[in-house]
Amino acid sequence: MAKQRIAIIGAGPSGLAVLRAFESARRKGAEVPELVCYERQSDYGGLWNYTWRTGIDEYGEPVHGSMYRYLWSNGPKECLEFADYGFEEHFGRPIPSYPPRAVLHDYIKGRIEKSGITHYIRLNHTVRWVTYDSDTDKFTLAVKDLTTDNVTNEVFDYVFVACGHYSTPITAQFPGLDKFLGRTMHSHDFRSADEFAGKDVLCVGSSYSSEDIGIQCYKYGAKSVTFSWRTKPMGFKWPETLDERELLVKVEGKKCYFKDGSSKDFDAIVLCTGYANHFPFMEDALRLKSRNRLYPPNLYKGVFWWSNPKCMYIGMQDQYYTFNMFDAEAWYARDVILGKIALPNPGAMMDDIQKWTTMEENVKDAFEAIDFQTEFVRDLIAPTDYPRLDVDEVARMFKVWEHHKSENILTYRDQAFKSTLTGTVAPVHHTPWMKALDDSLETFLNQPNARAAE
Ligand code: FAD
Ligand code: NA7
Repeated sequence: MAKQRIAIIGAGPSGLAVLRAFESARRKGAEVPELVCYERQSDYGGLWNYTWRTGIDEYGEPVHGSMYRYLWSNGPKECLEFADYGFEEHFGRPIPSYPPRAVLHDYIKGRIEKSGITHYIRLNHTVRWVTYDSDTDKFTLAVKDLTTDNVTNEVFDYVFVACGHYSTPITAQFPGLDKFLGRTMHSHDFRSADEFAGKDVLCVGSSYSSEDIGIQCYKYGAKSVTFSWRTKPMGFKWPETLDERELLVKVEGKKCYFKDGSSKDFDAIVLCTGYANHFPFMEDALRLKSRNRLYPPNLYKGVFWWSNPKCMYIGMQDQYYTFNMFDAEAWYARDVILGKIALPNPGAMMDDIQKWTTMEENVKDAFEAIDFQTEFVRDLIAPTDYPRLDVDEVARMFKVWEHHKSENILTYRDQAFKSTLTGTVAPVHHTPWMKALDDSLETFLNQPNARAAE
């Protein structure tokens, strides 16, 4: 019998989790299907692979990257640590809890390189169209090699959609925005805070992008930053030149008017209004349609496309947990493919989806959202051989992190957490985050004055 074939779309943390999961089974003696991972960028690591480009890339493809220069982890690294490959193992020593982007990219890549599984990845290959044929029970992927401009069709038994969901901007319209006498952009196109030094910046939105882009701009010398909220303000204790106002209602020249009746002149408006799920390469019957939420619809266990579970989505949740949650999903899906876990019948799968959806709809705040995602990850890991991940401790750290942010949004990244793998408390970084203007891996790892946290 021909070997079964598995396609993985995307070599970001989610797609790489699938590769690692199968490699782990192979090393334990399992017969593993053939794996092909298509990645349209020229390197792997997903969003963590920084590009200066915005708009269209060198091949005319939409730029995937939404990450910016000077991005540092927005949560403690101890909460995302892979249970099978710790930070200490990768870097050879403990490192501080909030690494900059390049350090996390190095960590993500390190696990894959050390496993010797990069050969499964076809870089510069974009998946154009995925269809399913019920007669053959197979998927056909039309894939374009961007370097040769050739499109080929390949047939697979399973498909993992691991293309991320933070790349296609949701924008907002406000009267007069098209005539704004300043710079307008979406957070997807934000790259370097330096350009806003000395400027008055308006960030529309009250979630992670707005918060972090706003404080980046403050850190790199913006004259002022105003956050504009629709549903509720972030409510952090902002320094003097930062403030929050109700939603923008109109723009005249450089002047922005807000719902609370106030107005102010701005040099730039950054729409931090989130990202749309956008899977234009999936045929309608296979395409996930969801807002950014903890439990997207029609995905059994958050992974299996209910009406065709051989199509699986990894990492499509709104994210507190990231890398180790993608691992949990990948390990579970792998075990279903390898026949170690049986999927229930469609009715039972839908009942389970409804159960989790109802639980999600009852989530009232960030703390309950952390608890919800903790249970989600625990449920996935339980029947697999993913190394022990102390999700209760991870949940506790997420809650401490929330408190640190409430206490001081500018200093929370100076805190240190304990690894659930090694028990080591992270050293405190040599430079407080607000003063750490150089975000390079070399400078971060050069820890002359590092000291263990109390
Ligand atoms: P991605 O990282 O988006 O990777 C998907 C990959 O699929 C990409 O490489 C892309 O090129 C490829 N791809 C897409 N379409 C195709 C196609 N058609 N064919 C072939 N390949 C394709 N998480 C944290 O844990 N900590 C943080 O501090 C943090 N900060 C963030 C900051 C920003 C601005 C954003 C947007 C996200 C942040 N995240 C953070 C969350 C982030 O989503 C995850 O860390 C992680 O990158 C998600 O991995 P992924 O593989 O699911 O998606
Ligand atoms: P999120 O977390 O999806 O948040 C989007 C924000 O944008 C949220 O505050 C929304 O307000 C706001 N929004 C959306 N549409 C509008 C309109 N039309 N007007 C005003 N405000 C609007 O996206 P982020 O980019 O912040 O974060 C995504 C990921 O990137 C995250 O996981 C981080 O790790 C980095 P609402 O609260 O719905 O009223």
